[in-house]
Amino acid sequence: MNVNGRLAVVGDPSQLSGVDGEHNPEGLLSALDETRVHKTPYEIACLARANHIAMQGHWAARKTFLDGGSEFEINLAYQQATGQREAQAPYHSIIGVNEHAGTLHYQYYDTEAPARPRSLLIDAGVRFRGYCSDITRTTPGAGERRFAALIQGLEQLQQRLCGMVAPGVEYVAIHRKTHQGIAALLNAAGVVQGVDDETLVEQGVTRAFFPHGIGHFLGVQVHDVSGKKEPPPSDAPFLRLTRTLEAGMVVTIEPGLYIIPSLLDPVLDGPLGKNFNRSVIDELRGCGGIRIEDNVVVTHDGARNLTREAGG
Ligand SMILES: [Mn+2]
Repeated sequence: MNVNGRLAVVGDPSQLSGVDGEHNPEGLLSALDETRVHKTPYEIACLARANHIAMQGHWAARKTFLDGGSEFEINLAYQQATGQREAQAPYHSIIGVNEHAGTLHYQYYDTEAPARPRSLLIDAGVRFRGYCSDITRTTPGAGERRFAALIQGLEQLQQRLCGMVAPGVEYVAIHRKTHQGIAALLNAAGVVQGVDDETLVEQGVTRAFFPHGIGHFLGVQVHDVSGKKEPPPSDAPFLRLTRTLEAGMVVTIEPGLYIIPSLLDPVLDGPLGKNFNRSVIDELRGCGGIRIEDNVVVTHDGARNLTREAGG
């Protein structure tokens, strides 16, 4: 780029030694990134199509799980239904059965199904003309009534959070609302007793169950650029998006609730430990965790949920 006699070169720094001009000047890079933040109608149509195709895969995956398939077979079913090979996918699908559902970036596929399939968490998308979908669904195994009720509770929370998406809304506020919702859910499900929701959030208990951010920008990259003009606040250190929502932005809304021993055990051993129902936790341990993730467009007066429009 040569502007007013100044030459900027954008590229892989390792390839640029000896090349004239300013290499990857920060101001130019962030200005270029900013052009990707508000999606055009064409880009939104591509993202909608990526959601539609991915949902075909999610249904096939769910059916394969309920039919007793292994993680490997669930992956094959997803690829078959989406007509997309692994190398074209925006990211490696996370397919966790039973306690594997509690491993946040689980990347192994068991070739054998467990004797008792209790849960499936699948986080998988597709790429359409370069644009990504990023969708997560959790399915209870047959007879898992307590886990199924917890999924239903998280789904209701997720839909309320999607309902908050609108121009002028601080994305961080949606993240904070998630923690309140997780606290209420832990109480309603009998995981905790005798501690109010506010204390569960203040004492970091909800962070043990929901340790990641509520979501991120989505576009040609799964975690699209320019989400953090401001660094994340101290109560949400992993949040990838800290901006005020504006029409044309596309975000994910992905609350989760997991049993992660390394995070939960210190809480159970701590001052609030006596307030936890160990038998409920032990029952849920074998189900791993829950995440429900939709892709949502900010419109001029609210939002469009591309994943639910695709039947998800
Ligand atoms: Mn995501």
